[in-house]
Amino acid sequence: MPEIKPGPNIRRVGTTVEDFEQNLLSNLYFQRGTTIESASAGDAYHTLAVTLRDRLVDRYARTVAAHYETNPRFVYYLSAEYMLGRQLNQNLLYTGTEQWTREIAESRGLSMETLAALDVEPGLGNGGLGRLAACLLDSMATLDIPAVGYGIRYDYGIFKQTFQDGEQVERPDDWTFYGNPWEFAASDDQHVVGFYGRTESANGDSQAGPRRWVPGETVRGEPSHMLVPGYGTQTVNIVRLWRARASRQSFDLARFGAGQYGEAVQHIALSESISKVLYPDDSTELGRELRLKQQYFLVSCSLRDIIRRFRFRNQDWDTFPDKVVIQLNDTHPVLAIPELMRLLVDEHHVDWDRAWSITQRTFAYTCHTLLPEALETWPVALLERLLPRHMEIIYLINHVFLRDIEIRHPDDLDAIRELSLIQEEPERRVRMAHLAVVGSHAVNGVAELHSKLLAETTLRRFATLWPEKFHNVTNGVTPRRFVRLANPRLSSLISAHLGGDGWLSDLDQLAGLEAFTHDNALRERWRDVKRHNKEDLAAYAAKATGVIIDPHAMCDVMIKRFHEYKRQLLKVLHVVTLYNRLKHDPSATVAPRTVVFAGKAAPGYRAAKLIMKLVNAVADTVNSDPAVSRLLRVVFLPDYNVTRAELILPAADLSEQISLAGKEASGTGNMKLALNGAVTIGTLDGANIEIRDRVGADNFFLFGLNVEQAVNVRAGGYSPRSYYERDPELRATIDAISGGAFSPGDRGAFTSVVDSILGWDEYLCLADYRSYVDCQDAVERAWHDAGRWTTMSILNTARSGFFSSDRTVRDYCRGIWNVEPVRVPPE
Ligand code: 6GP
Repeated sequence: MPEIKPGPNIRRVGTTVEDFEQNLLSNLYFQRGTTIESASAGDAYHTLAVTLRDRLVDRYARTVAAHYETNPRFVYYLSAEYMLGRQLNQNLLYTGTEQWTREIAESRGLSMETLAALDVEPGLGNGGLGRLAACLLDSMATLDIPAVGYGIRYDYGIFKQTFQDGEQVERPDDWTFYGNPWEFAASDDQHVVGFYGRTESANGDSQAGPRRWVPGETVRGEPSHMLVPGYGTQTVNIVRLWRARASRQSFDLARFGAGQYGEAVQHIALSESISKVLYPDDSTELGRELRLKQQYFLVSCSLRDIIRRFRFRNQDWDTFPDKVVIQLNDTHPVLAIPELMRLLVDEHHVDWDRAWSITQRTFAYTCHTLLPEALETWPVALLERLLPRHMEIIYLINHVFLRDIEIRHPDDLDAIRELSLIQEEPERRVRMAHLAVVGSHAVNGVAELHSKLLAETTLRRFATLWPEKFHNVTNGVTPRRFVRLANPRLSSLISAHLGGDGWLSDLDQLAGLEAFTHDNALRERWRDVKRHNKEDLAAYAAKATGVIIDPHAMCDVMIKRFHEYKRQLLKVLHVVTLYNRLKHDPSATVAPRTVVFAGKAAPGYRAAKLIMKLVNAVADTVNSDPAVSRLLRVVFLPDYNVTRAELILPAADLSEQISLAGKEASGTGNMKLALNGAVTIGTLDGANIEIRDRVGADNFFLFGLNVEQAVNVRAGGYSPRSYYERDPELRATIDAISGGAFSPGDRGAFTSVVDSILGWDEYLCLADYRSYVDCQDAVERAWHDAGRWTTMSILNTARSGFFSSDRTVRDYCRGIWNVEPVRVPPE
């Protein structure tokens, strides 16, 4: 609200194509200082962007006015990551100016493709969690939910991935090098954020406050926001991203005068390093501290902003939770809990118990993982040094909480040890997930299985204590970006059969396609769409990698972060198996297939990077061997991001969702692929289960151990080597890798991969190998029956309406947020 005070609506944009063209020309003139005769493609792109932005500002101003009027409960989404994707095409669609723009551009000899290529994707996230945040923002705006997303405006987003000798090389992502036309920076609206220093009593000695924190260091947080329009509605929300700035005094003029240029700006560089780069490497002590600083920086700036917005229309702190719900996207922003306590107790003199009740009623926490190594903990010693007052508050929260546990379960030391916010061994560390659960009124997992496993394993003690706190909200994806924008051909086909594009904001309408499953006209066009999309992908792949792929071959895709639990290695074993079959048995019936990999690995994750290198090595061998490559090609598309996903999804026939059961929290790529008519081959993991339940077992290729079986296999003294010894095809596969078939001249290149799966095989690749390969054979048989495949593909799309993030947001609204939509009237 405070960003724009309600007032007379200044109408800047008109409603006709002539108005739009006029807006463009005037922005070109006033914003770029040029005319149509001399404009470059860059001028055209920037002008178009700000002209679309202007239209959204109009709606945004009306949204602010409607929110001011209603004083509703707001959702504040706190996330260290947002993978927003490109903005241009989205904003063309949402402002209804696609067609006009195309005509105007083409009349001036400019192609839309040229303009779109200049649009840079803000890669402010790593993977699933960051993209989910962006899908939820889109759906909240679409459903008219009053919401603000808070995040960090990293100068450098997720690294750009290139390959050198098959190995991942990371290059910096300077995404704003040519400016970012979509954002508004508010350099006069900064917050001051403290670090280090000491605490002292403000009155009395109680740590329950109020106490005074005297920071030893401060930086400024400068907000800039991007507009988040809803589809088919007037609502425009914002995502507010904070950037660290040094104070104006930080430049050391004296040193500069003495010729010490580096030292002169050192302080600036240090302060501003906080928002310099997405997730700095955390393998060094320094890196770790910087990451914690990022987290607190996000939290401190955002909470001050939330409180300011609250106070704009409200006074009574007890009504804070009626007006504010703060959703914590995993544990990265969990310091918001002690920070709100600090602000209430120390700065606003609310007493501890009242402050705690307000805090608990305000926060809700989403967990996105089951991997123990992904559950954040921070050394107590570091927190004491960096955020001394917060550490006092965490101790006190823990003290009160454990006292309560002791009353309920006297003498149960295990309970105390397992529930405590602080882990004692091998080093004292704060368990951020525990802090999140204790400080929130709701906790949720992101798919049914994940929520169940959270309650039964990771957070079992808490789920027993407070069963009512635990929820499931199955993830979803926005059909606007991942169907309509990514796959315009399929979208037109769907709209033509459903009598309009109402399905884009009511995805359950896709069910209407089922009636056409056996309609030959639709089936033929369905196949045409897929083939055209594969031609587009083939053209891109040829340009990006030199690999030629056949648009008639099955397009088998595995696109996601590289992680051992996701089992790209199992997919490689399958590819090598096909390779061996083609190589040694010329009569083998193998369906023509293109295997597409894409995904990044964390820069310090050596095992994942070696698997990536193996993929590239197998690809090189397969593609250059004429005996094999007529039927099998492997392509690794570098630098996977949202833009690349939008290209691959529409072309996919087969979706690889092959994580070890019990490891993938949900997955969202699985949903995007199913919606685009790909058939899944997958385990009973994450949201795969819900996809299979909906699309039907006949239209899903299931293989592998389930969670219980996987646990039992491991508990029963799992010996991967015995699988190797018993299965000749598996043996030949592994022997090919260890024998240097894919690393001529360097036989030992993949020894550590082979040693690790034969020795321990943490993610049970060998236990699932036979079931996977047999299932892939079933996939081939189904592929040979083109009619059957088309039916499966149509039914996957028709039955995946549930996986819209609109449904996800409705679930949050009903089960956790208790917020109501606010309609923004049209002008
Ligand atoms: C991911 C999960 O791995 C993925 O299964 C899920 O679909 C996605 O979150 C959205 O919920 N988790 C992360 O990206 C992460 O960083 C700590 O978790």
